[in-house]
Amino acid sequence: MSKAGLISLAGFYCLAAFASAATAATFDVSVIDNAFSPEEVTIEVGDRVRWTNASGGNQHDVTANDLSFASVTASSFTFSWTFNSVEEVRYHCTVHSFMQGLVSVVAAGTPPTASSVPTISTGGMIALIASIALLGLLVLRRRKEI
Ligand SMILES: [Cu+2]
Repeated sequence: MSKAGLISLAGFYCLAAFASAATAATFDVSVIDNAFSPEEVTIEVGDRVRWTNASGGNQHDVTANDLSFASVTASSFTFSWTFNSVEEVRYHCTVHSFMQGLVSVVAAGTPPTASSVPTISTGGMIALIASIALLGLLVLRRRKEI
């Protein structure tokens, strides 16, 4: 592999390591005639789910079984909800009771602390160490060539 290729690879691993740090995300669920797709999503605390009814057909809504949230009932809408605690929230469409979905909220990768320093996962740490080793090898090879 060329030096440029190795450097690109090292850069990629560095980016992958830092990208694995936890950040809030938005998960899309489509409201179709007559189901939620996907029916189940697993998200982390602080993440958001965005339901979009673009079916253009039947009227639907998104209503939590415990009524903690509810969208409008319409043939076209976008509804978002942010989940701030570990829980399993079942929801349904009040027009079509057989339309059911589940949001599983799990603990975030980064525990909420006073510090906002991002943590790196085990995989990210391995990638970071591999990147440093690769860069070290490149420096050693360059010195031998001089
Ligand atoms: Cu419906």
